[in-house]
Amino acid sequence: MSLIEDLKSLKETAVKRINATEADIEALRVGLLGKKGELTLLLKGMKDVAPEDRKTVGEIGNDVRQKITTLLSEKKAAIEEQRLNEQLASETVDVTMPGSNHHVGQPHVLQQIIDEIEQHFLGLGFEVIDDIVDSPEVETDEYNFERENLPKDHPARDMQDTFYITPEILLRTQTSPVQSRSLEKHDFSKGPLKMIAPGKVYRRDTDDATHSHQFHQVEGMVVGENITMADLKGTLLSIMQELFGEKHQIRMRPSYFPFTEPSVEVDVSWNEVTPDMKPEDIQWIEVLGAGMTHPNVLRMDGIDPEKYSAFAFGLGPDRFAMLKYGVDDIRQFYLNDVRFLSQFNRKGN
Ligand code: FA5
Repeated sequence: MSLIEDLKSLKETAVKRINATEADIEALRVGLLGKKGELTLLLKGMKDVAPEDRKTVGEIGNDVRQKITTLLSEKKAAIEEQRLNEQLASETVDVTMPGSNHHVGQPHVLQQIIDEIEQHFLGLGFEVIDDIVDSPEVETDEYNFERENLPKDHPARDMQDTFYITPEILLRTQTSPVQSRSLEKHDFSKGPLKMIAPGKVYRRDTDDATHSHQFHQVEGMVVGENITMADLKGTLLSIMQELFGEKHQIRMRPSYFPFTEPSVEVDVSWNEVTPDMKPEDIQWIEVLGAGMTHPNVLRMDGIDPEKYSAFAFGLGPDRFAMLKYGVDDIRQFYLNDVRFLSQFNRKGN
């Protein structure tokens, strides 16, 4: 009977085609079993089969459908498994490969030094004042100079060549105005004033290896009863040792500031000092000015100099950074060359 032959031959060719296919299982299924598929078309011939043979032919038809359906789903599963294996193989992570480094940013080296200074003074119980209300960079002549015992015609104003915005408003030349701003707000019933004020300052200095027209200072002030020069010396030595260790020598020399009496300046040796070095071989760089606060300054801030005494200092973190890292030109800090700046990475990334 030719329908049986045709069904058997369809089964054979279907098996071959399904085994041979690599991808298009769905198209094969439609082509074989769909409404207009080859098996469906063949089975339309059932109407011409003699009634006594229909059962046999029907069973064979069902067998062919069953076989094709099973083969198709096995093949589909095999193809999916193969695809999954290929994907897994291509996405394998070799955990022994060296990792790739991502560039991590970091604070500017000057900010790192300022952070170190802040941490040291926080440990000594100082308050840090660095907001623009209590420590503004655009200052008045009154706070920058007059309240610091530098009246308008004082010759010492020449020590700090100034960028004026108007005759009364200027870019602060020092962080010292924060002294008066803090004293005004301080409540002595709660104890002495102990503050530091880090920030930017501006001077019409000609830029060279150790001077910049814009640089940083950290002001410090302690006001209370019985504050002495020994307290000042101890405080300055502690921050110097924190930053420079024992390697660099430190010296204090008498100096002059209108707002302190007596006044000192502190120099740090450029090089490591060894016992066999002659004094004239040691090179010094000045890093800070300091002194016992002048009674006039206290009086102008409403503090009774008979009851309270004070010391103050203004240190230069730019010069600290030069010494600490052996940078011989301050202008390097302001060129923003990432190759230079990325050397100073406190986290060691
Ligand atoms: C002052 O500015 C005083 N206000 C410091 C002070 C405060 C004294 C409180 C007494 C009491 P002087 O001009 O020396 O002082 O500057 C202080 C420090 O700032 C210097 O030691 C130096 O480290 C730094 N400095 C000054 N000028 C420059 C500059 N052009 N570039 C970089 N650093 C500078």
